[in-house]
Amino acid sequence: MKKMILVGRSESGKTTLRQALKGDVLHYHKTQYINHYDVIIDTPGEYAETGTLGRALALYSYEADVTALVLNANEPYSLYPPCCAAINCRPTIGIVTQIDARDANPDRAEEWLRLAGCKQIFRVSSYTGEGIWQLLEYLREPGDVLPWDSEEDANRAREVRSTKSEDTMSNGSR
Ligand SMILES: Nc1nc2c(ncn2[C@@H]2O[C@H](COP(=O)(O)OP(=O)(O)OP(=O)(O)O)[C@@H](O)[C@H]2O)c(=O)[nH]1
Ligand SMILES: [Mg+2]
Repeated sequence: MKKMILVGRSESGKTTLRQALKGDVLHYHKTQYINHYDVIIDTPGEYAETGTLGRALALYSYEADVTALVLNANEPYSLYPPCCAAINCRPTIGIVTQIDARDANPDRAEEWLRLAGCKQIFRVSSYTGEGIWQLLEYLREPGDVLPWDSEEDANRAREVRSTKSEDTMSNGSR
């Protein structure tokens, strides 16, 4: 598989997407530091939101084959300046997440990702599984065995064990 680094603001759905791509049950886990999960590098949203920490993303992108700019479909703004993909030394794709959300506007999110310089855009829902197969197909390299054999299996709804709002209620910290 191509190794992909996920970049995007906190709560854009990077960790949940990582779980969905690997066929795991979905559970909320706040990313605290940059993690390597085989072929996925998951990053904390704060790194994309903070100028000085953003440098770490540039550094870690050298360890990946492809950079994914993640934007949730119901986002009212975009973090990504126009043409920012041009300064990345890896191919940059866009991923519109949470397309199942009630107020989703995937067309608007896609437009912002195109303005950022992403040539190829994927629309996914980690909850319903929509679009997961298409992303896996893009990442797949000759000889790779995917967690699923067919588009139908890959794009099936996932079991959601916990979400951020439940986590917040249980520990009362945020
Ligand atoms: N409806 C819906 N909610 C989602 C989806 N993906 C993620 N979420 C929810 O969005 C919240 C944040 O998801 P995370 O995957 O933790 O977001 P993140 O980008 O990893 O956030 P940080 O670790 O803070 O950078 C969680 O409550 C998820 O359950 C999706 O496809 N659909
Ligand atoms: Mg995370």
